[in-house]
Amino acid sequence: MTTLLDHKTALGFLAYFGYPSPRTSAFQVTRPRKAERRKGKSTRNVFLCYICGAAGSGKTSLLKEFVGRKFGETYQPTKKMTSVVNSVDIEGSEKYLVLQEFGSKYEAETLKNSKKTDIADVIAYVYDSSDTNSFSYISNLRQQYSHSLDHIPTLFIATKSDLDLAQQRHEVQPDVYCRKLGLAVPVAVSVKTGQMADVFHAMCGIAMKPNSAIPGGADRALSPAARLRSYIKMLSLVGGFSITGFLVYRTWTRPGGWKGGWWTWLVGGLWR
Ligand SMILES: Nc1nc2c(ncn2[C@@H]2O[C@H](COP(=O)(O)OP(=O)(O)OP(=O)(O)O)[C@@H](O)[C@H]2O)c(=O)[nH]1
Ligand SMILES: [Mg+2]
Repeated sequence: MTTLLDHKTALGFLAYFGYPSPRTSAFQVTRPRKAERRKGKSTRNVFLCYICGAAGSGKTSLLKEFVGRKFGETYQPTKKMTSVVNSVDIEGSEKYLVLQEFGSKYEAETLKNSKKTDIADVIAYVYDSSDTNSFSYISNLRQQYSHSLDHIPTLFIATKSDLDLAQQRHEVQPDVYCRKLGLAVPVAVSVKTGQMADVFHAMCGIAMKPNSAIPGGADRALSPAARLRSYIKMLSLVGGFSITGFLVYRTWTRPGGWKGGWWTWLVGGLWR
């Protein structure tokens, strides 16, 4: 976790423990997340997931559950950034997942900064399914900071599923909102009753295959230049096929047909 969040400190630790130079050889350097998203597959073993949502929606309870701490009924608002790490078994291989909660004072500030959001593998938006105002907090947040959030793989989590489900005060209900973005519907969990619906697996799954969870489609993960390149590639492909088709057709319908060398269909397509 320290290496992922603050590699300079990790290098300092290695020096302190007497790790021989070059100390950077202890690190496995991964490709930038944007480049991996373009390929649609991540080669990392350690993932960073931001946990965001309204005050009291159950973020800290999720973090505590992840590291096996007991559920507490008393509400203690988070004042400063908190990070936890644990391993997750994905089809026999061990991945590490780091969950971060910012504290309500710093959350919006972090999410509007694309330098900060770009280092997240997943953003999980948490809302309290028993609180009518909880979902509109995250939809406002996503609307306000769409420039830094729209290309990050996303997961919605509905917490406190042990309590009565409340109709959200929002123009569309969460399921419809997610479907409109081409995302999976919110994962319903209850830390209190231990019904976690494999949500930590889901986070790792999204981190490993990020393209399936980009709001509004995988295209969003590309930079404008990369998007232009992919359009040009597609156009030239379509153009190439049409020209070849045209030449074949012209040769086919020409009096001599296919007789002659390979060049007949090329030249014959143009002159006859
Ligand atoms: N019934 C029930 N209560 C829950 C559940 N998860 C969390 N809570 C309660 O909800 C309250 C707030 O939980 P926290 O996890 O501290 O919420 P938070 O989102 O971290 O809050 P902030 O740090 O202030 O943003 C606490 O009193 C928890 O006991 C749940 O699954 N079921
Ligand atoms: Mg908290």
